[in-house]
Amino acid sequence: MKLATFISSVLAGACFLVPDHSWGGVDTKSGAGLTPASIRATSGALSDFNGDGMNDLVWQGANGFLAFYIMNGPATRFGLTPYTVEARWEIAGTADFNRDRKTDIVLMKTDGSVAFWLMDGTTITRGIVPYKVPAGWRIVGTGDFNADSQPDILLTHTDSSVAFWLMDGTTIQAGVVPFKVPAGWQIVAIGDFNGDAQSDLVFVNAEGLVAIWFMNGIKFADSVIPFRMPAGWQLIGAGDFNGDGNADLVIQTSNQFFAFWLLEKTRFKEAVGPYQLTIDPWKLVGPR
Ligand SMILES: [Ca+2]
Ligand SMILES: [Ca+2]
Ligand SMILES: [Ca+2]
Ligand SMILES: [Ca+2]
Repeated sequence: MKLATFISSVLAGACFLVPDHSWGGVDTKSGAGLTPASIRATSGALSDFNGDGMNDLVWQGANGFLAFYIMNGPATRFGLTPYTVEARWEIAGTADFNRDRKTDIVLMKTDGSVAFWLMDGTTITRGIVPYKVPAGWRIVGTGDFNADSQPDILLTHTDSSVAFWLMDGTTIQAGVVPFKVPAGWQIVAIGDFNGDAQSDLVFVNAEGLVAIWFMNGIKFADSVIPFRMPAGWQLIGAGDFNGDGNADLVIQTSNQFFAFWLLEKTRFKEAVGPYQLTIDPWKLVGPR
């Protein structure tokens, strides 16, 4: 399937927001001694919604609620749920697409529509729905795959094809479908795990093995299988949470606990947590 066919006509200004303030905060826990300056420099999804340079978590609930956990490193500072996402829409990634140093959100609808929320903090300043992808494709997340410091978008197809949209802001500059996901594996996260400022891909398989593909742009360069997930835990995301410039992992249990694995490149350093999520099944949608 040609990537050109990905780009189809415009759906005008979607209205899929319902303000909601019904849910309170989460426990405040202190964090200490962080050096967040390096987080912005790392490749991979940026998910900083309060502009302090530290990645925040974004969760989408089964009921459509969107929860921002504003983080102090790997500790939750507070949580807020400013919106519900309209049915059939899912948050697909977090990155600064319009280069105003504020993290934005990309969403996808079950019919393939792709939307961008341009954000000012946790406030949506503008929503656009520029594309529709054909059936079978879904957005995995964001990363910079051509070293131009602009976030790109990674997609996979049900036939295991992997596509990269190399972006200029919210405009697709080029689409490439260079390889397929190996049978039995799926891509679950994107981050820089070898410190070369190029976004790498994190795969898991049914046995819980975690593989990291070190990428050279959109090309596979090397791989390692550094971990197996502990029984009952799933790898749900990656991002630099302690400000050391190394991507860390976020893991979750089926009964709504989550934790961080702080890494130094692919070496496990420390587990932080677990923390318990409240209400309903929550899915981590940022950093992504
Ligand atoms: Ca932050
Ligand atoms: Ca932005
Ligand atoms: Ca890029
Ligand atoms: Ca890398």
